[in-house]
Amino acid sequence: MKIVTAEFIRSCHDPGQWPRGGLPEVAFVGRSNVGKSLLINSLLHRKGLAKVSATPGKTRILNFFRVTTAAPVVKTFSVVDLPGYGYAKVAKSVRARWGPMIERYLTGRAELRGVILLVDARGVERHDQMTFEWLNGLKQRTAVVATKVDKLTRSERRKSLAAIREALGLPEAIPLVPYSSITHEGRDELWQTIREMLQHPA
Ligand SMILES: Nc1nc2c(ncn2[C@@H]2O[C@H](COP(=O)(O)OP(=O)(O)OP(=O)(O)O)[C@@H](O)[C@H]2O)c(=O)[nH]1
Ligand SMILES: [Mg+2]
Repeated sequence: MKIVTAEFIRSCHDPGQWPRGGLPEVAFVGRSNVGKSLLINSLLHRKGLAKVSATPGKTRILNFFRVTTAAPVVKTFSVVDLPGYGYAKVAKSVRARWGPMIERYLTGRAELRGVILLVDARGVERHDQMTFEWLNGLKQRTAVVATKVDKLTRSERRKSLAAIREALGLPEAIPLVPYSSITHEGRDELWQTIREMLQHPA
């Protein structure tokens, strides 16, 4: 996908701060440190646009980006980097705000066209399963991305992807895209999935 522009719009805590203007939107969710921010940079061909950190729990607010592509339809849309869930070392008071903040966004954002759940290609945790179940109950298109596939050999990867499908109980209709934000493997496939979401929302 040719990216014409990609820019940071703003960080938000409260719904009152969410950008207006009705642009269609795609959101990235997943546990802390799974690679959401780096994947957004990889997708958008921009280093350092979304803040990446080796310390889990870096993204604690909703970060909105505006993207313009050279695609013939849905040229302009927004991408949202959601804070990662389930990181124990973050203060309880901070964690207590995360769930409601993410939930309010995913259930109350009219512009939302699809949700991309990121899981580690090396395997899912209970929290990933719960999140997928919960997302499945929303009337949103969902796709799953297995991140950091560069850390697996070909044969490990095949096994792991099958195990992830099984553990999440992923229906055939939901794509599971292997991705590496280091090599950018999976980028074309993920773009195709995103375009589908933008053009044919649930
Ligand atoms: N090898 C490898 N490392 C990755 C990949 N994606 C992310 N990482 C590393 O994983 C760490 C976390 O990446 P982030 O993109 O900041 O993760 P995040 O999901 O945004 O984390 P929070 O903001 O805390 O929710 C960083 O050290 C990245 O360099 C990948 O595809 N391959
Ligand atoms: Mg992040």
